[in-house]
Amino acid sequence: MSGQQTGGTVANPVIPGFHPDPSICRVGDDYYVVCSSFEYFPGIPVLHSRDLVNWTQIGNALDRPGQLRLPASTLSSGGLYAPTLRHHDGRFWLIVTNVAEGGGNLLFSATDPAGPWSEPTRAPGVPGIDPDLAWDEDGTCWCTVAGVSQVRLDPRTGETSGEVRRVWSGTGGVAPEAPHLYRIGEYWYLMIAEGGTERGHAVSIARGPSPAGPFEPCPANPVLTHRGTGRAVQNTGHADLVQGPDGSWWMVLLGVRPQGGTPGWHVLGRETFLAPVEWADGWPVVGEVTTELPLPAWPLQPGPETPVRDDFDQVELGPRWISLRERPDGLCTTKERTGWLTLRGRGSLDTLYAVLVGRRQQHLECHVRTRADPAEGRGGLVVRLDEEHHYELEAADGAVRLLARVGPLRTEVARRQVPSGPVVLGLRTGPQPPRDARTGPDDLSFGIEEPDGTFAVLGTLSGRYLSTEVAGGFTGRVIAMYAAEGTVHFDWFDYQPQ
Ligand code: 6LW
Repeated sequence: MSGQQTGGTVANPVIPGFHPDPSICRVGDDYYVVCSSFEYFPGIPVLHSRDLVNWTQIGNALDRPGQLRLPASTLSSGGLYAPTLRHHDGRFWLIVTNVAEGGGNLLFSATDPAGPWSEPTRAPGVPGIDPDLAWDEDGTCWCTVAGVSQVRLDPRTGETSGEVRRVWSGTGGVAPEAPHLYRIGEYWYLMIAEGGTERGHAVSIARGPSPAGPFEPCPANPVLTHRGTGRAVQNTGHADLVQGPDGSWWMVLLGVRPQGGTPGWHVLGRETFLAPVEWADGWPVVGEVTTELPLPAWPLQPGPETPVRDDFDQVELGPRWISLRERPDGLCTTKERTGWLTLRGRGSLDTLYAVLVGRRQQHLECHVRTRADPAEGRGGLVVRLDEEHHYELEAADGAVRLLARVGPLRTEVARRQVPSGPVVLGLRTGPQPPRDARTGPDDLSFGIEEPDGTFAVLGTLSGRYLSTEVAGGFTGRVIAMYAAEGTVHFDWFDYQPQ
């Protein structure tokens, strides 16, 4: 799904599309990454790699309703924030904040990171978001959170002990957050993000003699930031350290790729990048974060090819498919019509509980098609950033309509009569040709496939209104099949990177 190789380089982001706040863990030759998932269910994607470059999603840690409750008050960009994944004493441990009502900090464990993961254990004494887990030589587990504060935690019971102590607050940037604590050589290192997750984002580090400090900041802080630069990758921050197969040091971090004129719009959300790290005087020195990485010094091990088409012949949906807040069997099933995905609507895409099954848009240029049967309902193909920012092709009553919702505005852009029966709905995305400083970032063309296979465009809309700079929030585009009303069946869904 990633790690495209051209000449002597590999593509960065190594995990493209809406995959923010990466936390990485190595066990032997295997690497695992988890990311934030906000209002989507299942939650917390888990990805595997053996070379740090090619990543394959192997599951979602929170994939049962009992593990993840996102109540009606959970707005978009609420829900699951910033997990930490660690391996200790033969088990994988995951801690994550559900910022939704009734949520809080939750602990999960598993012997296989592909799942099943345990039921949640609440940790009410953990005093903030972005919790980290680190074990010292005595086996004491230290939980460090945004701020930056720290408390001892028993991950099996979720009970904290001792006082909550402020251990550092960074170098003065806003939002000191995303702490990770490591024992490396003779020091304990406390790495954080600061400056906010926008253009000012940065990574800073401090070190001390014990997991509780006292911490001395690195004189070269921030050790990574792209603020004020013209680099292709921006908003760099929220990092986690790991060693490569050859013992070299690396960092996974989040970044964005703004496109178009000024101020630049990013449309795929915050993505996971890889950057080399060297050490000088006991401090990490971060190499360039670019859209191409030099080939690593170890053999690449590509995972299985991701098929373009899902034809819904398997009863279980693969881990890439996500829905909004929950996915009740009664509203989403492959069992009703064999080889088809059946969705039952309960309201438009403007509502929090809209019924959809979608995947992250991971490529700036891609072609998407789905064959929908709207005979018993109304639904189709949507590109969604949140409930107030989405474009959709909706099929019902012998017609296909292109609809756009941008903030408070909702409009029908185009409409076309179609013969009764299933219809192939299509989307093509790509960069907008440069015109002036206000161009961009991309265009989204929606259309239907004629019986002879040609793509008949109903309308082309600027992708700007489905960018984070316009919509706000922490997520990225999701391309989905949906039902707004009645029952809509989907025969297959193609996602073809260009
Ligand atoms: C997350 C924080 C951040 O809690 O964004 O970029 C927040 N960093 O660490 C939501 O993803």
